[in-house]
Amino acid sequence: MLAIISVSDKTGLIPLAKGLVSAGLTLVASGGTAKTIRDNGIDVHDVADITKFPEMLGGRVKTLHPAVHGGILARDSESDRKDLEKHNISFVSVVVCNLYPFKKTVQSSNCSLEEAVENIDIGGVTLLRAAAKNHERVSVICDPADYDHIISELKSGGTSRERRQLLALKAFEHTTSYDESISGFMRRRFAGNGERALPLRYGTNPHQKDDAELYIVEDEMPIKVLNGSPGYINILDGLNGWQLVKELSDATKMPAAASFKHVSPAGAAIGLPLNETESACCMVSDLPIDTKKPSLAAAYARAREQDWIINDRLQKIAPSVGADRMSSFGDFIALSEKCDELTAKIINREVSDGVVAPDYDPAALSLLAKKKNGNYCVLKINPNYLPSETEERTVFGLRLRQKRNNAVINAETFTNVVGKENGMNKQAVDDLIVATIALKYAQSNSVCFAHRGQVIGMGAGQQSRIHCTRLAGDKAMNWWLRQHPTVLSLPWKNAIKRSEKSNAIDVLCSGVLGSEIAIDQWQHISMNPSNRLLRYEERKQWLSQQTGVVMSSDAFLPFRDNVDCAKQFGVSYVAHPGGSVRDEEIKEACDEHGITLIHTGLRLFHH
Ligand code: 93A
Repeated sequence: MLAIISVSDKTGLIPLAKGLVSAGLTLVASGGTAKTIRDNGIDVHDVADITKFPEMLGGRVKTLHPAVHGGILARDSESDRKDLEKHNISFVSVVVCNLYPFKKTVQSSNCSLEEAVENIDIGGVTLLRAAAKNHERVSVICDPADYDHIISELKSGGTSRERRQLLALKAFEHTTSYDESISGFMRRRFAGNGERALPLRYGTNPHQKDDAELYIVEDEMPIKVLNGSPGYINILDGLNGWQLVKELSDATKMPAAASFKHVSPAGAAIGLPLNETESACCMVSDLPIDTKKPSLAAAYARAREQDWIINDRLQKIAPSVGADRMSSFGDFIALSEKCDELTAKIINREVSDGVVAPDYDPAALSLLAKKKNGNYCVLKINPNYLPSETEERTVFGLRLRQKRNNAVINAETFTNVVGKENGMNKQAVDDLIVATIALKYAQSNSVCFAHRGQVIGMGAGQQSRIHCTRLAGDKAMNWWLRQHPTVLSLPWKNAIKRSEKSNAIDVLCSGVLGSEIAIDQWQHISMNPSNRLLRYEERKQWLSQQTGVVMSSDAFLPFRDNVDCAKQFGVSYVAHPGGSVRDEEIKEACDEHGITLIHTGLRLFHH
């Protein structure tokens, strides 16, 4: 029986060769390997001894020959045995091979294409694959760490079938990762201008710069960078945002927009026409947004409105981030349809990091491309792109795989009304769709409040559900108070900036005026003297007028406290998967408060 040895990494080669000989095997090795073995006084045949053919093409053809592969691939069967005898070929029972160091070679910054190509191993991969395929009879060893125990097994009667199966698996993993390095190198060299791969500015953080890229395998890249240079989080936001708006517009047949931050939607909306108050609150009264028909501009104005509150809150707790502090809180926008000039105009005056849309009107693109000193990230996505049904990610070196969350959320999702109350109507269904699709792309736990086609409060990334509900409620309250006549008629100083205006409104609506922020200080920055402040009673009274809000939860509500909390913020509809041991208690709470309760049967965790 023969053992074929062909190794680039010669670690442990000599003890291995000795062990194979003492296990009764005849050694056959390729050029450099044979020389090392022979130099150490061990008997070894050259490959040419069995092929009757010299190594050629400067080593490109060493072991690629039927005398080698026939010996490896032959089964222990009558007919294969006859074939081997006919051609005077010996059975090979052990193959030891590790491959040309392709990965190491291309890691060097000045590696030429020629050098890389010469390091693409063909014969070695063929040896490994052939031996691994025929593991029923052949032991294949690609890792020097396995030499010792394989030798001892061979010496004591041969390797077990289980051992050979594991060795075969290891060999295929080895060739797979080897081929991935080669295709990765070629992707960067041959399809680097965006057809398959996009280099990223850096990973999650600036010190994670090396190797940061977005790539696709066996398909064309669905994203084109029209302007700027995306970073890792931009892509996460963009891909999540795009899925959200696509599903939202598919379910409602209306344009949709989302505003993402840190991989959760800060806002999401469909393009219901804005009324006068909404226009004022969204700070778009000066723009000709269609007041009759749904539009993309209205969708973005609505989606941005919620985001604007959060930006403002973050500023408030981090006031020292500098003069241009809002840009650090810029969102990533997703639009369900071609971005028109009007939508681009709204985006243009907001602090934002980038946008993804299926296309852009030339005027819109030229406006956006000038944003952020010309660095605004503009991505165009192929709306027909369909991802594979399975998704994978690597965490701490381990790979996780699952079926992607392809649950479809539409009007059908909200047909199981379980409580006494049933106030379902078209607007409630649309709002439930908005809230629930937003949850599908928000970091869990999450609870979302929506009203008039837009997210008005998102409580995401909290470990406790009641904290999500309170957070969402708090934001919804802020949204509602901002429409208070006092807020809408604040006597602004003329030169006040948009960000200062947002700040001042937030202070007023959050109820921290007079405690966290002194009234004098607040007025000094932004306001002409006025005594029109939102007093506690006024706030309470205004809040009590808020009704018709929907609340959706990404997993079942564990206690009725969530419903009690939601009621304070005008929630009239609650949707959750159901299935809690306290379902009955939740139902009672909804019945008590006159809330319509829907069981969706659909858990929507997202991480
Ligand atoms: O250029 S190759 O792809 N052509 C071959 O036929 C071949 N057979 C084995 N490279 C080939 N090998 C590789 O040579 C092995 O995978 C191993 O990495 C290397 C060992 O060469 P040497 O024995 O000359 O040091």
